[in-house]
Amino acid sequence: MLSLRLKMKLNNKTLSQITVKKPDYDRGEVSPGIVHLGIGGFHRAHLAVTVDNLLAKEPDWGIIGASLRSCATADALNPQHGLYTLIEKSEAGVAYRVIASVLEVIAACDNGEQLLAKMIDPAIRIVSLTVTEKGYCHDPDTAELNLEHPDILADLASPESPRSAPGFLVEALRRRRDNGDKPFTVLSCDNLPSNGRVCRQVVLALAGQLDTGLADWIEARVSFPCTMVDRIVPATTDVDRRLLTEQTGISDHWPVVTEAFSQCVVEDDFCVGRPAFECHNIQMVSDVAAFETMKLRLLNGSHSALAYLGSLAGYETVAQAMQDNQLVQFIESLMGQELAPTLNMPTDIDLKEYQSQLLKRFRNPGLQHQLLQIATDGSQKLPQRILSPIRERLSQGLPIPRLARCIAGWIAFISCRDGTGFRFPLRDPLGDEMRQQVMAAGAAPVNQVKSILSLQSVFGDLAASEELFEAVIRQFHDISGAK
Ligand code: CS2
Repeated sequence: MLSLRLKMKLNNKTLSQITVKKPDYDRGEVSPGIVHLGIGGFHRAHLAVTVDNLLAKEPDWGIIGASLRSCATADALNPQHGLYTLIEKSEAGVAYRVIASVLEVIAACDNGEQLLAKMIDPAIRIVSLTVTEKGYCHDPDTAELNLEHPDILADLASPESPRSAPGFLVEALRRRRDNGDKPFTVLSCDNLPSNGRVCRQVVLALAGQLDTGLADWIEARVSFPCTMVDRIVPATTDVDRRLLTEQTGISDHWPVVTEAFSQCVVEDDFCVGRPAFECHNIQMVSDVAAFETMKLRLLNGSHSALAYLGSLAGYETVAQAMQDNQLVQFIESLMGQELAPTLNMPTDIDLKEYQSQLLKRFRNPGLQHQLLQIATDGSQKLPQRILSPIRERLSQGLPIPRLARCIAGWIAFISCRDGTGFRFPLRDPLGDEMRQQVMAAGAAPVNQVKSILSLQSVFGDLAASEELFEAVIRQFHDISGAK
C-alpha cells in the first residue's frame, strides 16, 4: 500500500534499504577514471548506466560529473552522494533502478579549479562530454571554432580559468603536458556529425591560438573517438518525482526518466585505455559515420520536424503529436522518401525496420517528451539534421518538399504570433537575433522567410539558394494557411 511506504532519502546510508534494482558492487571500492562534462539527463541515462554495469568488474572507472553552467545538478546530487534513480518507461510498464557510478558532481561555474584538479589527475583516462551542440562554441555550418564566441573570448583572455568546454579541455591538457603526464581520451557523446572530429577541431583551434606547441602535442597524443549515442530522455518533472516516491518509497531530487531502448556505437580509439565497453552492449567499430548520420537524420531530423510542426498544430508532447495521422504520415514520408535515400548503410542494417522502430519509440505514451524541449537550439541542430540532406539532394537534382517543410515549420515557429506577442518561447543562442530579423522583416511571408534563410552561420552556401527559398516559401504558405 502506497500510504504505508516509508519515504527514504537516497544516499549511501540508505542504499542498503532500497528495494529496487541497485548496484552489485561496493561503492567504497570504486575510484574515478572518467570526468564527464555536462552531466545532464542524457549522460545519466546512458554512459553512466553503462559504467554502472561494468564497475563490479572494473571499479577504477567511476565518474566525476561536472556542470559548466548551473549548480542545480551538483546541489541535488551531492547530498545523495551522486546516487539517482533511472526510471525506464516502456510498453511493459515502469522499471526503477538506482545508479551509483557518479561519485560526485562539480559545479564548474563556481569551482573551475576543482574541476581542473580532477581533470589533471592521471587516474582520469577519459573525459567525456554531453554539452549540447552549442557547447562546442563552433559555427554550425562550418564546424569551426567561433573565435568571437563570448566564452572563447574569455578563455583566450584567461586560459587558466576557463569557461567553455573546449577551454577546460585545453587547459587540462596543457597542465598534463607540463606535468609530464599522459593525456586523456576526449569522448564526445553529443548529437553532432563526426562529434569527435568537431571536438578535436575546436580544441586544436583554441590551443593553437594560445600555444602552438600545445596544439601539436594534442594533435599527436590525444584521441577523440566519434560516437553515436541514442536514448530519448525527456526532462524530469515533479510528477515523476512524486510517483517515484509513491511507488518505491525513494525520495530522489534528481531522477532520470527514459525509454527502454538504448544504443551506443563508439570508434575504438582510446589513447590511454578504456573499459571493456564491448561487454556492455556498446558497439565498438572503426568508423561510426554511417550510424551517426542515420540517427541524426532519421531520429533527430524527425524529432525536429515534430517539434515545430507539432507545436504549430497545438500539441505539447511527441506522443500527442504522434496521434495525429497527418503528422505521422508526414514523418513517415520525410524519413522514407527524403532522408533514408541519403544514407549509405552497412548491409546488415535494416533501415525500414529502424524507421518503424522510431515511430514506435516516438509513440511511447509514458515519456511525456515536450516538443518545446526538442525545439530548443534549432539554429544549432537543423544544419546536421535537415540542411545537410537538403544540400545533398539539391546537388543531385532531387526534390525536397518535406525537408523544406521542416525549415518552413521552424521559421513559422520563430515568427508565429498570437494576441500577446510571439506564440512560442525561443531558446536558442541566435534567438534574439532571429526574432529581431523577423520583426524587421514585417508581416510579408516572403520577407520573414528570407530574413531567416539569410543567416550565414546556419545556412552557409544554402543562404543563397533560390531553390531552397522557393521550396520553403511554398511550404510556409501552406503551413500559414493551415494554421
Ligand atoms: C532530441 C534529442 O532534443 C532533441 O533535439 O532530438 O535529444 C533526442 O531525444 C536524442 O538524441 C535521442 O537519442
